Amino acid sequence: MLALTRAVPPSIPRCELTHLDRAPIDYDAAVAQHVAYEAALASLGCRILRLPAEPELPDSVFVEDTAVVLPELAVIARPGAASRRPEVDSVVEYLAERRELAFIDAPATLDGGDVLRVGRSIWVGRSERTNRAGYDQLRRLLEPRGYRIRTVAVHGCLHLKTAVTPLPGDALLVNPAWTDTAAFEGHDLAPVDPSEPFAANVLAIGDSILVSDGHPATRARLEDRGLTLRVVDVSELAKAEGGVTCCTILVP
Ligand code: CIR
Repeated sequence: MLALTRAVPPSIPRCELTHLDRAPIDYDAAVAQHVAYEAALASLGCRILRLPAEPELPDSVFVEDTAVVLPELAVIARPGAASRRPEVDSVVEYLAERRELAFIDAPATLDGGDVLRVGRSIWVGRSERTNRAGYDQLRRLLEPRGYRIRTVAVHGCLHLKTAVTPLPGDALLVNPAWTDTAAFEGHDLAPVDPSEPFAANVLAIGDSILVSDGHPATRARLEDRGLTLRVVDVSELAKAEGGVTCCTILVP
């Protein structure tokens, strides 16, 4: 498994914020957390490939939003925040050599953080970043390739994957307050502890999951399910509304 990442830019204090108030971000601490995050990915068997740094693009560390990479195709996103659109250029350059590419075109918008995949099932969040046209374009690209794709409501948080992410196996870790759980019928739903609304963003890699150290009650629930956790501190990146999925694109 290849994990694409990108360095934390010094401009990160000017990041987009939607649901959080701006809080000072300690750049050096954010860099150290990001290095530890990459080390955790490597310890779970990923080969890290750093995309070229984009010092002037404040959200460029959150590479997840720039593309949806599938085994047979990479769909280049069109981020909902205009400030983030230049982030895709270097991702296109890198992926062009490795995948057939398809593009989300204006007026559609789509953030990778709104696209949740379990095997050949895909859910696309209707969020402030991903519009109906973004969903329609993705559906037209993926249905003919054998994916089952549907849209799901997101409310109160930035992206679908802020509200729900896959666990190893068939289960999904979910904050039921931020999405419509009926859309995931037939899946084993593991709710976060209600005191930890941001805990649903975890990154499954093989049989392990990478989790933020900020959510002890939900971690205990995951351990009770027999899951192997790798805990990282991403508290500085969380001030920019990022979590553990956003800082990488896993290339299967
Ligand atoms: C933004 O608002 O776009 C960034 N500050 C945070 C992006 C986080 N990405 C993600 O959850 N996939």
